[in-house]
Amino acid sequence: TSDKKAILVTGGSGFIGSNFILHVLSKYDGYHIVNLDKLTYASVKDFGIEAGRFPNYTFLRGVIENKELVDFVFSTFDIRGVIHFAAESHVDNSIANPAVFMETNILGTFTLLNAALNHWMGGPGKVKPGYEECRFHHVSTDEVYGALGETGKFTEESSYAPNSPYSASKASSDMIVRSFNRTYGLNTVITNCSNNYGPRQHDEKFIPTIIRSALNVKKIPIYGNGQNVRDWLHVQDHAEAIDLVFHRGVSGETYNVGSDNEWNNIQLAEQICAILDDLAPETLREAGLNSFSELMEFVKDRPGHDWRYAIDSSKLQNEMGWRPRIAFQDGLRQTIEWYKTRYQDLVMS
Ligand code: NAD
Ligand code: TDX
Repeated sequence: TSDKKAILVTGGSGFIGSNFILHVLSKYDGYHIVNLDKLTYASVKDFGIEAGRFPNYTFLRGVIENKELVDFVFSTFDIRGVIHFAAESHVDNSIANPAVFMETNILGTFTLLNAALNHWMGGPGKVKPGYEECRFHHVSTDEVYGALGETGKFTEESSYAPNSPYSASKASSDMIVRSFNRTYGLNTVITNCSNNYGPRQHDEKFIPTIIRSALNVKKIPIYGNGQNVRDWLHVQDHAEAIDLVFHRGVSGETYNVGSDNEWNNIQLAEQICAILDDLAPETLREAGLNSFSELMEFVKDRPGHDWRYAIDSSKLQNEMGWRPRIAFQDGLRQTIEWYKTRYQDLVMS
């Protein structure tokens, strides 16, 4: 459609994909971003309006496991790169309803890989002339490595040990990506990232749940004993890591992304409540509370709840100079302010 290079972003209306698309469209002029998204319940409301102001952006509603559609998208736009975010992403849902995780995360990834193979390559090891630079970037998670004890970190060499249907489906998709690289020579990179936070994350996830519960003076549900540890990275820092690896990563390689920012769930909820105490003193007073942290309530644990995740991202740091740039306290405050405004808008409309 133009002289711009067409990049297919899947799941670009979700939390990380939407933040990534805004990052890319603001930074680069040479790409035409084609966003293929199913628009599930998890997608960001009104993202079309936010992204629609960029001329080099096209939105297509559809599912990645639809072979005819995906092949059509590759040929119509002459796709030259894929950044694959689309997935069912919520662990609790994967326990209740695993089937759609297998369809989207496994079959969907396979369908995309096949389309890339057919469009870019003329057989194993044979890249079509003009398609040498085409790359498939698979966005994955640290959850594929399973759970850690009190010490240690996941490296790119850690063995896979997924524990939930969600992480098993992501682990499967990583393996299929690997096989397309090793068998056919498809140009692939994989990033495995720790927990993201920031604007546009769906309400079901832990950080939005804490903020929403507190502002509505409802109980804040803490699974189990609240000692489970996650490494939290701002979504903007993840977007920059993907940008770097997509442009500079070595084909066939995996890069871990994390920020050495470990907190257990109680510590995390307490930090958010302390910021909210400062930002919403009237709500606090009307509720007769001294701190929103009084709303924390222990509830039934998640089955198979992974104890701890921690990521060693020194490969990415050493090879590409990536560093997480957003300090946690700043990122949390900005995120809380974003949700606070959003929830106020919801109440008013
Ligand atoms: P999300 O649930 O917020 O967004 C997923 C998007 O994919 C939604 O817009 C949804 O409509 C779309 N989608 C779902 N099924 C689809 C299908 N069959 N066809 C087309 N589109 C479909 O997820 P997220 O948190 O933005 O995660 C994005 C990716 O990053 C996922 O692959 C996830 O595994 C990975 N990841 C997430 C985190 C995190 O903390 N959220 C951390 C590491 C890796
Ligand atoms: O209400 C809650 N109470 C609670 O204690 C919720 C929703 C969660 N939790 C706990 C479970 C986890 O220990 O908080 C922690 C974070 O939970 P989630 O936000 O559901 O994230 P997690 O299960 O760690 O997975 C996330 O990070 C890795 C994303 O959802 C995945 O898509 C990503 O791969």
